[in-house]
Amino acid sequence: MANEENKDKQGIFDIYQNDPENADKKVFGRVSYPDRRGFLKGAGLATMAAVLGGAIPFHRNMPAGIIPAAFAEGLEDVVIEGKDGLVVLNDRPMNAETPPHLLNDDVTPTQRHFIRNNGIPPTEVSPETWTLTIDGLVDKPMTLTIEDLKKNFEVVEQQLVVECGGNGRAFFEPPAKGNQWTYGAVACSNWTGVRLADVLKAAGVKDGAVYTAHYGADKHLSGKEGKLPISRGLPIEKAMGSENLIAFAQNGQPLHPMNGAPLRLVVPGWPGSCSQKWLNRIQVRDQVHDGPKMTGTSYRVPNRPVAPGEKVDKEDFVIIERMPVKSLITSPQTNSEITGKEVLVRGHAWSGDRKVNNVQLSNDFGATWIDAELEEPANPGAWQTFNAKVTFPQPGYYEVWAKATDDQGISQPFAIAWNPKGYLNNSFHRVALVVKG
Ligand SMILES: Nc1nc2c(c(=O)[nH]1)N[C@H]1C(S)=C(S)[C@@H](COP(=O)(O)O)O[C@H]1N2
Ligand SMILES: [Mo]
Repeated sequence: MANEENKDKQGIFDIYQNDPENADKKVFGRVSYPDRRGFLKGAGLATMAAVLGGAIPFHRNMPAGIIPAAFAEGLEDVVIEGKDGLVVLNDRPMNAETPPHLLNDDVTPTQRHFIRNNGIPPTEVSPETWTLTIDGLVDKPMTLTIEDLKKNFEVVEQQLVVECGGNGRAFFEPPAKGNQWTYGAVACSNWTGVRLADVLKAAGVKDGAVYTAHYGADKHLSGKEGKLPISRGLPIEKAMGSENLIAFAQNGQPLHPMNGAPLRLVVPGWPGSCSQKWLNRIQVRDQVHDGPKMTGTSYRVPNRPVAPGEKVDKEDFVIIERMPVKSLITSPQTNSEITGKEVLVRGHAWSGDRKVNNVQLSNDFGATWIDAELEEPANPGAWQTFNAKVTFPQPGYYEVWAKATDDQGISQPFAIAWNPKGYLNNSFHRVALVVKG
């Protein structure tokens, strides 16, 4: 499916991933610098300016060995029914992300909500006959239709962020195996459903409950009966939070088939994998759930800082809980040409189950920052939109970088905290702009 242009981009991408020390040299010609923290000089700088379409006024601040943001994204369109403009990373299972500029809306339209499948989605998904069973460590095990859920529980509508734990994996170095998500395995749709907590309370969670276990109707890639592609869960305290929904509608319509129709969990602020799609059973367990992709190194990170490329024992991995503070510039689109000396920059910021206090933007590779205007979230679990006017002193190539800080004073880092499976990359989002003056 990759076209020629995309292959070229992948080529640049691979070079930066596999040989960052020499990447600038390979891509742009002669570059001399003493180490990773060196800076572009001489012929390399001139070539780079030519390729990017303008001089780089702040080149002294631009570290060598980082992929110029101008090249950091694929832009391939494919057709998936009911989806528009997603970039397909894998088609078996289907995995597709949304380019940042298509995430500009406060509420992500369904056609732009990313797809992350571990297996083969079910085809029998009639909302009339679908049932959800609650069992395990509960007083009253029950099986409910979607109509039962609507009748017996308060129906709520919430804007909630779903982000894959592997969003940003493409930028790990050494590379991490798995879907090479860049920025767009995240969305904030408007979900309608009932609270997971209300349903669990109705079933009566027994003393000794430790974890939920979620089951969906999708099939393992092998096609083997009874073999599940993924079954994850939540600590019971988290499951009892009022932010988690059992959802039957997305943006006022039935769920999209690829986003879990007719019923799914939405657990905002935690890895997307907690939000089981095609949900048909929630079991309450007296131990940490050990379903597929709960154990080993799946959706887990080392329990201590590790060096890039370091081997880590399985026993030293811990389950990822909340997702870290992060922001995304959704306008202008990267690689845009700007006429004039300023541009309105817009995007969203979120931080697991916390609020974001502040978003800052830089046009000079992080040397100086300005504060963006930051909106309140529509409700807990929604992302927050930011807007700012960014000005440019002279024509040339610029990168606009965004950095969010949450209500615990935690900011996004410049560099990736490397981990073997490529999770939790919340380093700055950077867009490339050529200012024509
Ligand atoms: N049944 C089932 N639920 C699932 C998955 C899956 O493969 N099967 N993928 C999970 C992962 S890893 C993520 S990131 C989210 C993505 O939700 P989306 O595809 O609606 O964007 O769904 C989660 N729920
Ligand atoms: Mo995920």
